[in-house]
Amino acid sequence: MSDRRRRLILLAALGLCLLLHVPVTAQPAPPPNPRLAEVYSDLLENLETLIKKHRITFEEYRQATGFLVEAGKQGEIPLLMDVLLSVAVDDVNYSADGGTESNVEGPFYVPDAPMLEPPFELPRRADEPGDDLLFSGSVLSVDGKPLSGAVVDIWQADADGKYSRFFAGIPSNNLRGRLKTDAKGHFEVHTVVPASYEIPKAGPTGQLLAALGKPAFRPAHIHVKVFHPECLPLTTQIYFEGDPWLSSDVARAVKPSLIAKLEKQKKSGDYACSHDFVLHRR
Ligand code: MBD
Ligand code: FE
Repeated sequence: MSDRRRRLILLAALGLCLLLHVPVTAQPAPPPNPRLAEVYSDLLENLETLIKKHRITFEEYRQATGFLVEAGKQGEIPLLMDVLLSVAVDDVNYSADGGTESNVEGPFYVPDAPMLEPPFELPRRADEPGDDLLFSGSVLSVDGKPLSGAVVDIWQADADGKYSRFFAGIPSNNLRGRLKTDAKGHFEVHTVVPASYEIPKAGPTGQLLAALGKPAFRPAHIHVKVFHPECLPLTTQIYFEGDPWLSSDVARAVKPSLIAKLEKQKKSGDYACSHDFVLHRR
């Protein structure tokens, strides 16, 4: 073979590698992941059983594929996963054991909400719809010690049931913020009463629920994460007594211990809600 030919073949091979994203310098294959292998084979086995039990047709199989493609295209995979499966993941990963019960994170958390200065008020629009709410509580450790300087990270839907950052037209940090508890481990923050959350009807997740004849609502809730250096972090939610969706939450995530009273103040007509958060020591 001529030198020129050899060089051409080498160039062609290099080009092919680049196209196929094959690393040119041979990398050692990563070691197999035994945890993954175990879960994967169980997943396949269970899905095969399901396909055989229900005699899934090729059309149905293709329809399922199309549904997943559409959920991906519309950015709904986190919503779909969290509505269907996150409650089980929360269940296997937490025992309250004297602390506040955990709850699912949901698809609308962002880790970089603004750090607020007292007096605390979640960022809101000048014409924010909904009733004013004073949300308060204390952060304690399971041994009863108030935790000063605990970070309470709060996010919620607005009075239309929409979350900032995930719905167009809402300012970036609307109804999201982090605050620190005072010397007594206490906090209070002004916000608005959130509305029940309805899964968007137009998207694949909403269409799936409609086809199942299932309501697509979550009861109104406030999401909370609590951090303190001496304690394990907590992710939970607070629901409100009397909410019509408490017993038919589409995400099946409501826990009775997380339902708080939403009290209407006689004088102002504003609402108040208080709940304490009890953390486990590290
Ligand atoms: C939500 O707002 C939520 O909190 C969960 C868990 C699932 C879907 C929407
Ligand atoms: Fe939510």
